[in-house]
Amino acid sequence: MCDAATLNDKFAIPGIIGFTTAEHGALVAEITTAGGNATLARQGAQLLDWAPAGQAPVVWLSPAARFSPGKSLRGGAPVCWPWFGPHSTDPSKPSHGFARNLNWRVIETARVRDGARIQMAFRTGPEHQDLWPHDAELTLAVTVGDRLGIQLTTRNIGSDAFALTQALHTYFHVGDIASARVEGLDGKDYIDRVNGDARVTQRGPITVESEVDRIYLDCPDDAVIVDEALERRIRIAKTGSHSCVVWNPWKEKAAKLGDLGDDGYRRMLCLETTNAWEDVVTLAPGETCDLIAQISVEAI
Ligand code: TA6
Repeated sequence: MCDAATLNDKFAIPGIIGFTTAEHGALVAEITTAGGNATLARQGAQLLDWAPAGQAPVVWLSPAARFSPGKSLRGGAPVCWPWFGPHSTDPSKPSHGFARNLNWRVIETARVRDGARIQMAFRTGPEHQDLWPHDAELTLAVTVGDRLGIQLTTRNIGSDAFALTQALHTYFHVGDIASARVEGLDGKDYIDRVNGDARVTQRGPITVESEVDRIYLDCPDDAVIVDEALERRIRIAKTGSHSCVVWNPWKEKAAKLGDLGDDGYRRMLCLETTNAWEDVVTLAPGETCDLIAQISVEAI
């Protein structure tokens, strides 16, 4: 049984990293550094929140998030793996893959130059073969300080090549969606999931006045959420990704989802670091790939 006490014995760093059961019920690591604090759940290695010192949270957890085994909490940065979105052929398989729904192993905690780092690992086994018939080892490394680093590494440890799509499905906190916009994707094509998967070219910054669910393509560069209400810019730099997803469920879909809280849709915007749609990763036996997001905050 891998409970908080066992994890504290092996991995706690007094005053910096400790393990506990959060009020919503998930077993979490609490990371406290001079530069900022974060929470990481063992289930799905799901980052739940990150707030730089003296700032409102940047990574957003729904106030209505309730933990249940096998279902990721609403918010944070769920790991979507080994497929993004609905399964390509079998609708009975879980949306966004299965890695976010299962317990991972803590493998390392450390002080680092700009804060602290925690790593968790997950390995596919015989019990997953019906879902995905390949052998892979995943590690997720989260580096916490006045910036946030999330690195998802996949290693093919089997004897056959496999293709995967994946995402760091990060929910960002905004003061009010009405005064937020996304810059850095001007001129990029996107697949409009709300409009029959039409392929559309982005003109100017992205604003949200209704449900937005878009897979942007050929976009390896930084994207920036400009939040006029909180007077800050959230910069998402990335490695290993040529696509990204912008999602806000808006009012009606948020009500259907039921776990975003009252007007929660006005306080969040997903800007997801992905390998999605045509941005597919193929790994030969022994090969690895890294999906990395580096998140920082700048005052306006
Ligand atoms: O990334 C956007 C999206 O694929 C939306 O279509 C919506 O389904 C969202 O992910 C949340 O999915 P989830 O399975 O976490 O409720």
